[in-house]
Amino acid sequence: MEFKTGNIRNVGVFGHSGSGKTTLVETMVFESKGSQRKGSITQQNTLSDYTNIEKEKQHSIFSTPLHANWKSSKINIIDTPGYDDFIGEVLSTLKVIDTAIMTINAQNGIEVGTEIIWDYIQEYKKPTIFVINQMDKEKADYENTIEQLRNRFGKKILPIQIPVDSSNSFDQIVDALRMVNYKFNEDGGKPSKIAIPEAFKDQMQDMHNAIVEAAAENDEALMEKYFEEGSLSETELAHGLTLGISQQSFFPVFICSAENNIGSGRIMGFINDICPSPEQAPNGNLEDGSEIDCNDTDPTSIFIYKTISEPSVGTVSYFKVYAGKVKAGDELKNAQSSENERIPNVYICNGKERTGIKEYLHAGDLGVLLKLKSTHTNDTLNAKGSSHKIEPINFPESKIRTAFKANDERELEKLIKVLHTIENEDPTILVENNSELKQILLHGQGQQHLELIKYRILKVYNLEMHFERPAISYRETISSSANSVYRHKKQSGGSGQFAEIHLKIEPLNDGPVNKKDFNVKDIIIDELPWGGKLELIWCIVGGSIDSKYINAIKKGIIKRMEGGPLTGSCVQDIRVYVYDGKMHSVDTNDMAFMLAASYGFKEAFENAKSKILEPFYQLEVLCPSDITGDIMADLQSRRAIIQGMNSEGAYQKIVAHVPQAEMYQYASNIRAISQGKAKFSRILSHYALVPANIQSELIGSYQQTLSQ
Ligand SMILES: Nc1nc2c(ncn2[C@@H]2O[C@H](COP(=O)(O)OP(=O)(O)OP(=O)(O)O)[C@@H](O)[C@H]2O)c(=O)[nH]1
Ligand SMILES: [Mg+2]
Repeated sequence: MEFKTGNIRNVGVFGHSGSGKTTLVETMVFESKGSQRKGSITQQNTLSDYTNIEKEKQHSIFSTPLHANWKSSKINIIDTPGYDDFIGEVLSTLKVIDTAIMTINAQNGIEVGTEIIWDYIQEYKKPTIFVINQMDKEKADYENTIEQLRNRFGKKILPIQIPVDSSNSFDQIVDALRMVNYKFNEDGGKPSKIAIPEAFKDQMQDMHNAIVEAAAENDEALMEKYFEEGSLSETELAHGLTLGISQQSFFPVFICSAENNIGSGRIMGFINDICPSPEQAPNGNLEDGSEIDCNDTDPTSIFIYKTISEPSVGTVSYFKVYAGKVKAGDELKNAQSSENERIPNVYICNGKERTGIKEYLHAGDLGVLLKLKSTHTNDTLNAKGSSHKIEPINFPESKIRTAFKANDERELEKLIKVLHTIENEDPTILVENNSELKQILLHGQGQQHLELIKYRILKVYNLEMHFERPAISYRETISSSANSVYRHKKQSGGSGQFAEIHLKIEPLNDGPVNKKDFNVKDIIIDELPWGGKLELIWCIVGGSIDSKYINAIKKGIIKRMEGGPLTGSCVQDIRVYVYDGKMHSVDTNDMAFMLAASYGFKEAFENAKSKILEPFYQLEVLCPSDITGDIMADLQSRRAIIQGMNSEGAYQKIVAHVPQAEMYQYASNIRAISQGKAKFSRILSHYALVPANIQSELIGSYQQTLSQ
């Protein structure tokens, strides 16, 4: 069956881990008769979470696209993982959906995962529906959850339903939009409509009025009509609600028990009736800042939002049609690589089930392609006549890093190749061969993320690897000035070498260049490859050193800066005045000055009170207020310098500077302290002095390695 743009809905299901996203998606597809049986997480037979590793871990790791037909619509649903270790999957989903469904656990209310995902939903400005799930649980608390939502999201919270507490089981939902009371059987599914209990009538009418007002507010004509007549027709109401939800003017709240299949059908109905189709949703953005209209009569542009590699198939590319339409047999051109890609088949999928289709996929729809030659996540494929580049997904920087080795050293090369394949699938990991640390590092989003990669490599590629503590990139610099006069002279056999250099070094942050004592001729500033600067001040008068040797002198100094005398770490932020020297009419050359500068610099450096700097992260922790004390105490034991603390919704955000050396395995640690209720992010921010006792330890252990 072919679906036009207006009949497509794209929703993503997001929420804190364990709130019931995968279970909800399962019932949504089941209710639409898209599957024969309703699977469950415990029986490991859900449509989403179909990979062995997800079944084993019993939580989602990958985003999984599914689809379901509802009345005249095709509803594409993407299930996402709740652990923020897998945030890349959430972001690629947010990019292509038009409505976000945020599941909230009725027992726990807003959780840290809700907060984190909310920030991203806001960034993408996606219309959002809240679904309070697990209403069947004994400690489910509807009132409290609504209050929490109101406290956090304010007046925009628009409850659509309330539970009817009948003999302590959740089997009735009063719906204030439809003004009906739904009664469910034990196994859920299609409800019957029964009388609204008297006690609910007033509350329900108030809720209904609030919904109609919210709908009317988005359109002047509707507003006028509502004021004059006090009501809206069903079509007007739907139109107003679509406008309002699309503009994030309000966030409807539904309730359900995904496990018992109570309420999911009504959510599907709302998505079909009210949620924006791709043509009603805001236009997509192109890389150059312009917009792309979601229109199936324009030339075709499709965007790859996710890529995986299946050992038996090869590359599997998930795409959204941004404009035009696509069908098997088409030929498209990759805007990034300029390669042509033939499309032998177009697929749609429900978890692992892939169905090849003959019809067109129209603008707005989601599909899958296999075995593309040279196409990656974030690429755009265009038909002739178009050269669009869709704005890429901005994946976050990594949050943790580890060094690793292959258990069998001979397999290291193979291991790195496999890691690069996974890196192509998952843009939130990074494999780095760090020549400074002489280690290969794996960067990722969290301990689980890295452990999972290790596990996948073992299971799928039969390769064993182990993690090791990553080394720290210390730096050396100086805290006072020092002079040196160095003469390099070599007379062996044929031609000799001669160069003499007089220099003064000082810390770069010691104020402006000293033009009083030196006759400054030139200032050469070099950004060093490892960060920081070298400032070379050329003060030679009277030609004691020919200016043609400046480069050789600079080279000699930089070479020496690659390994400082204290710990062999790179040196940074030094100003060097070259103020005198001598040449020889025959024996002076570039090499002689390079060596003279290198040794002269070393001599001065050793007399300039050298010191060690260590890298600091700027760390942000988001945690519930009742564990702030524990988080702070732990941070203090890590030599953290707290920069600030403020509340963000129901959570506290702590900002601190923490030495990288103290952050090893922080992800596991914070999970243990907070029982998974706190999240963090960190970026390298600056270098600062290491304390004196640590400096002596570092020098001691470096000297030991030298003497070995
Ligand atoms: N009683 C009850 N249990 C539920 C409900 N929804 C989900 N569960 C259970 O809660 C657990 C977590 O459900 P999932 O659907 O895996 O939750 P999720 O949000 O997909 O979790 P992640 O994939 O880890 O982010 C499973 O054991 C489900 O059976 C519900 O409505 N009622
Ligand atoms: Mg899940």
